[in-house]
Amino acid sequence: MKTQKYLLAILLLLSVCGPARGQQLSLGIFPEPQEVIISSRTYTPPYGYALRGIDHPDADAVRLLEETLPFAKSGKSLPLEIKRLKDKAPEMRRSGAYTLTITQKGITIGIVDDNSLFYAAQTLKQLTNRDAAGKQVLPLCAIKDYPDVLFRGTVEGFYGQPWSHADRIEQIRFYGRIKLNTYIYGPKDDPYHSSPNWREPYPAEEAGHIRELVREAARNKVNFVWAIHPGLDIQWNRTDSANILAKFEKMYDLGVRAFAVFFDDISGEGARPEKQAGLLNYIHEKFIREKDDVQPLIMCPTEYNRSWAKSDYLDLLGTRLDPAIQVMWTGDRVVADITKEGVEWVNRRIRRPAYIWWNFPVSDYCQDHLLMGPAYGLDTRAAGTMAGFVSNPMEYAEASKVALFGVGMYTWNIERYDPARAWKEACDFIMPEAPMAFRVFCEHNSDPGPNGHQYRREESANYVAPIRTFLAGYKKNRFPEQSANLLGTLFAQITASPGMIYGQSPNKRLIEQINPWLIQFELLGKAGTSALHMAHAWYEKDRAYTWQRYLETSALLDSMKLINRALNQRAQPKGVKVGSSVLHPFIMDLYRQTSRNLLSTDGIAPDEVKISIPSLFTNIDQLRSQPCAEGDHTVGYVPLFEVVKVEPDHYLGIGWEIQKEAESFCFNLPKSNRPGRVFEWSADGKSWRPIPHVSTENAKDTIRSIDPKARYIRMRNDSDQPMELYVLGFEATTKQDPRIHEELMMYDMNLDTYKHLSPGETVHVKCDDVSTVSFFLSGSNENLVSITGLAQDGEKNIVYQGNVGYILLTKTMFEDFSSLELTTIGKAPIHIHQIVRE
Ligand code: 14T
Repeated sequence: MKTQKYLLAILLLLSVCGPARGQQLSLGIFPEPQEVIISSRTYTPPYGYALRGIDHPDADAVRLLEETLPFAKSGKSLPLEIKRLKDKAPEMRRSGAYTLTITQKGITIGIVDDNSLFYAAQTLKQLTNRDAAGKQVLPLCAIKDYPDVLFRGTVEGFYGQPWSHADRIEQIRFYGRIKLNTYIYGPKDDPYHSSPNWREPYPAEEAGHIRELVREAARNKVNFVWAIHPGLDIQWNRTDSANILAKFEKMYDLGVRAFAVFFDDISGEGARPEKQAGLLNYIHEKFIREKDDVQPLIMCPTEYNRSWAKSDYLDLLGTRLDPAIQVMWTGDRVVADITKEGVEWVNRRIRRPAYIWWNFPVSDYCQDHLLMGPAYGLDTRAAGTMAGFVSNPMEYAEASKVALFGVGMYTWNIERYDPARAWKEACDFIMPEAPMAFRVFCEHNSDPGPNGHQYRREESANYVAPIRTFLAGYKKNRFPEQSANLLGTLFAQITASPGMIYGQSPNKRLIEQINPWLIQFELLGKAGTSALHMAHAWYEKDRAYTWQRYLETSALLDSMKLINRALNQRAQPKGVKVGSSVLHPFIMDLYRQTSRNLLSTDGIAPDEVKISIPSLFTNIDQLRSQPCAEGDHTVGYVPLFEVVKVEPDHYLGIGWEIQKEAESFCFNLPKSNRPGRVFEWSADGKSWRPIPHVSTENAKDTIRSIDPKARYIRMRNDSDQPMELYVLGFEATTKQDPRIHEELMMYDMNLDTYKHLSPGETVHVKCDDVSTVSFFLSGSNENLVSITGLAQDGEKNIVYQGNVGYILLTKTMFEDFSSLELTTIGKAPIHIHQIVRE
């Protein structure tokens, strides 16, 4: 208290900045301390420090202090005093709470336990700087700090490739630096965590790894919690109760001092709450309480989120489970934001503060995406409502650090949590060598895309408005300068950022994990740049140059498709998506708009040009806003976990490219299987015929013999009553057969399909009934073509000879002829994308 007063006095003299509360100013301490008074003046200690105070201070913390401060070898020194906190306030009795005071007379650290000293040392390390001469420089300050949530960290609880041993070691070190204190081990695909081997002890190598993890966790003040997932095949008998205790005993021998039992994602016998409660209480009595050095038992219930909690399951657990047992909870849904009301709701049911299992940034349900945006949707009023908060991360440990950093900031200081600020700081913290490039990458890799959990994240938010402005202008044949410049700069940054990350970051493991997305990201940048050039060329009324840029954009988009098809193929869904929420759709929009522009001639407005692309086809409002799930060879609906009302004569359908045929069609429409449901196909979207042999008995089915002429399929309500159904699947798989349709490709109003023209081969175009003929051709630069006019009387004349590309012939050039003959000059084939006769 005396020091504090003294400190305040000097701080007042020394142009003080603080307290930090209410300011946006970052102190560079992560997480942000609860109370800080800090001077803007710095202090260079004239002598080294010497430890004073308590006996046997934590060795790991002392090592950190020694790395941070000059220590006196002999002679004069400044005191570095460590003392036990006497503060009676409950938050200052919490594990990890500490005070830290730096004055010119010395440093004082007040602690509750070893964790406190470790955290004070971390804070001190983040506060110190070095001057030009390499000497440590300290700010004069007084800090009082404690965590809002007692257990903070991660649960490795996802499906898919578990983290590697090296990944886990590095995670634990990272947690120590940002004051996270919990790592729950529960990878769904570890057979010794779940079925079939949960009863068996780990083989020697894995056991050795766990022993090492426990040791590394202790060094970083992280609780290593080992979880078991026995519910898929557990027998409610003595043998299996004993099996669990025996396994826990084995884990205890490896050094584990915290345990969890997960009953998630099971059904049937294992899901019975009274049996679960009985077993857990038994473990609590016979194991946890027997050992005096084990943390409270944690359990994950079967009804672990509000949308599934329809029975008295939770109340039963609430009343039966020993009050010392912690109960996990994912929020209002499986993947959901966390609200104070939501937590209070479950707390009343389970009769204790919930232990939050936040399903972010886990990506096992959207494996073609990375979730590297801000950790937001966490209630800043929720302090005091939860016993613990752990995040379920991505299978990419390094890439998950961005979100986990946010979780660290939130759980320590809930009220002051600012997701956007934490995200920026995370990028600096994780990739200090190329923070801006990394930020650009993360900013456009944050949304999971349409998914069954209906969980979406903001992505590219700063560019939504400029894109809207640009597209609106472009559609009116303008070129909005300001937004174009902004987007041009963005795409240049995107193109450059993977190179900066490869070149600057020493974090090879991170690069390895995100590499497919880095490759894709560079292509996205190039495609965006090319698309803007294309749009500008159109604005300048230069059709030939627009076509050239169109082809370039097209090639880049094709490369993106290729990457999507080649990399990350063991994933579900397969592929590699970047900027999928705003930027990629923007490029596609520009691309398709420009295709309409190019295909429109004097007679038709671009918007009326119907280009043939995969699309949803429905008159149900609820489904109109749904995205179309478009694969390389599929088109369909994204599953929707809500009731869809289909009025009489309303329909839901899909359509696809004119050059493709349906190989098969499959649907999964629960509750639609009743009379009045009809499936129909159409070639033009106007006249419809029933698809034969689909019974109304099945809610799901696959139909293989679709008429080759079909370009649309729909399900229609042919009854006079509304139908209420679920749309879990509605998809056609298509195939392309260029041999059959090649001739068609020249007139299909689709610039992406073409006919090959081999050297020597010719194509004839009738021209006596039109005033212009334009050709959209591609080939290599050396490719030349010639167009010869043919008259009725056999007369021939060359009308055009020159490069491939966009060629426009007007009436005066061919008025003497009834048809034109296109042929190549040279040895390479060319592509005829479209011939437009007007
Ligand atoms: F235990 C739970 F809290 C939990 O979230 N369990 C799983 C989890 O391991 C997984 O990573 C997460 C995200 O996909 O969701 C839970 O798993 C599910 C949830 C579903 F709704 C698996 C299938 C589902 F249909």
